Amino acid sequence: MPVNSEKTGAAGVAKRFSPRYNTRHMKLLQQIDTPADLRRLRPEQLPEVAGEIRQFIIETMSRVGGHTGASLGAVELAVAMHYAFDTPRDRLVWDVGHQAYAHKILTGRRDALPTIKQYGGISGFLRREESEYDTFGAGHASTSISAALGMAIARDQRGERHHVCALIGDASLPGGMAMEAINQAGHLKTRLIVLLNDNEMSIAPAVGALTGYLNRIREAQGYHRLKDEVGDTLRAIPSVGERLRQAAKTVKDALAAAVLPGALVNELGFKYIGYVDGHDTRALVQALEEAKHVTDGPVIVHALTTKGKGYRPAELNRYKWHASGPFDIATGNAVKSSKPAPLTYTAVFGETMCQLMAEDEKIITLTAAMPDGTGVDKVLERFPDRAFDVGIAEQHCITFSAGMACEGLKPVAVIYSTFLQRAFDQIVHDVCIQNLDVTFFMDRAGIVGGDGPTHHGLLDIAYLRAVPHMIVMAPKDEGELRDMMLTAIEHPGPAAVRYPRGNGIGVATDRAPQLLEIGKAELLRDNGSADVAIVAYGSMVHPSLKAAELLAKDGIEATVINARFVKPLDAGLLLALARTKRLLVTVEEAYLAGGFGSAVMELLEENGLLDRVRVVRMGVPDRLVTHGDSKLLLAKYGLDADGIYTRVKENVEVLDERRTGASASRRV
Ligand SMILES: Cc1ncc(C[n+]2csc(CCOP(=O)(O)OP(=O)(O)O)c2C)c(N)n1
Repeated sequence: MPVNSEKTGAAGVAKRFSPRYNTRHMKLLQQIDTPADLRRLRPEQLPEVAGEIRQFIIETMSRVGGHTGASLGAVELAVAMHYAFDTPRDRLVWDVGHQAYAHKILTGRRDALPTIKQYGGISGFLRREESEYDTFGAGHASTSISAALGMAIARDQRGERHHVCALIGDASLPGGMAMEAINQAGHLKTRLIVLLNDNEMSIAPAVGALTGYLNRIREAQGYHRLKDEVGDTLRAIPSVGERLRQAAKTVKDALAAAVLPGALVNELGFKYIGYVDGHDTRALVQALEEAKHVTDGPVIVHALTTKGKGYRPAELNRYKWHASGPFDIATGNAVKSSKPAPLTYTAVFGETMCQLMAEDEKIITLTAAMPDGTGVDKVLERFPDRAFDVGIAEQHCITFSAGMACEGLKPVAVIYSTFLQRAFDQIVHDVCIQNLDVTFFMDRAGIVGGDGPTHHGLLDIAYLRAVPHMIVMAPKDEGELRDMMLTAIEHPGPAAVRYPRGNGIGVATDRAPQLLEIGKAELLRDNGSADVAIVAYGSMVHPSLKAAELLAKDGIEATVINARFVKPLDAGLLLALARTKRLLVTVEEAYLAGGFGSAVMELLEENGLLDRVRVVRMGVPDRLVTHGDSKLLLAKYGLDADGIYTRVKENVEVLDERRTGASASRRV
């Protein structure tokens, strides 16, 4: 295990939690502790195992929430893979991992499922440290074929014979890296099995030309059935029947070539097995067995599945049910908290974006497969010609935007902080070096909760702040988000705004957005006599204000600044603080390395002020942050009002001790 990560292993987790839902009444499932137990069953028992797993997932998700629809759609795939392959000797590599709950259940984590995504519980995705069956960690899309190909090559180099199978969804397949891997796999001709989980869905409906191709294969299923029926009918016509059938065959073959399943795949150097009903364990096992016998190169097994399979509400609304919170099983209705909550940042963003686009027809909005998660669904609805869902293609999204910016449009890319990591070179090479007017909005910045280390948006400050021309800002609340949206879009070069997951703090959002002065901080609390300054931005501004109130009760006055901009810094203000205060505390919900606090230290160093003032940087240290409730995780790193209060107080005490120590020694 890496030194700096937190333990979230499955070992012992099941014991610590006592799930109310269990599998005791599930005859087969309770006997399966490892895939070897599954493989001892007869093939005709597999549908029953799948049924029990499905029921267990529905019951558990109804209580704890999770990737319900995605995982229900992949139950039979998991059962068939662990049945057909000798896992863990044969390697299964899951893409994203959000659909792998059945895999978790079959690989020793059944009783821990109710702990999924909770602090101390099992991960919602795949983690090597959690299980030997999780051969490759995941969370982001389109990685499985590359990783599996690497494992296949390692196998070949060691002279071993086991199988390597990557499972990938139809929306992740067009992701750039998956395409790059297919390109190389077809060329290397090593043994590799790719199981395509084709449910016609990303989170939203899948988009793109490759999706169109897969749809044509689905449609061809109907066509080929028709073709055989027509052939039989023609042949049945007395005397001329056979000749008619032969004549029609040429035409039919030409037609068939246009829609022939796997034609494109074959061209790329893969064998194609399909299409298989992805909910028929017998057909799946048979197809995988067939794939195991392909020895001269890679093979794709094309399984057609239904997202949410087996749970009516999820099948009826596959988009909404990709992931869900707790729900009532009978109705599918969400179990909501009774307290009315403020609008989410995402909702405010979507609404504001529509307003801004109505006023400026040059604005174009883009999402990379996350329309509802980013609020861009509203924009797509309202401005279908000026909004694009590019699919799981963050890199393309940014360079596509850069192209538009070259022609005078104002593209706005709305991507979760964690997924924008994919497009770092595009930000540098295609946008910032050319100083193009592309605006970046990063939802889910900071700690995101249950989705854990692969999804926390903690690196954006470090990776964006380092790039010349880039401007970086973060709002303290949803009202300021609106101002920053206008400011960033109006700025004639690259600008990025990051904001957190979840609800705002409830401030009014009906005032027209205001332009903010770039690089100007906001003084929020100052009584003139304070010798402590807390400088925060984004989600840490309000906790800092609260901390200042607590400190005041202890007789410690603190000036509180909303930095607003991580880049450029309000150098005038920060240097003045450094010259007049004895303690300067920076607070941010981001990694400390390369963060805002580092930027402030650099500024003070450049101005010879590091010795003048004590600087304390608060943020996330150099370790992986596990999954769990966001509030709890933030508190763990001292990133709440109490934590800020405590840290400031401790440091004031140290300074006081030094001062009294120094004066005592002077007296002596
Ligand atoms: C790089 C990246 N971008 C976006 C996401 C968010 N995301 C998670 S699952 C998903 C849809 C994946 O669709 P597909 O691979 O077809 O699997 P399905 O959920 O349909 O089973 C998306 C877009 C991600 N995980 N990684």
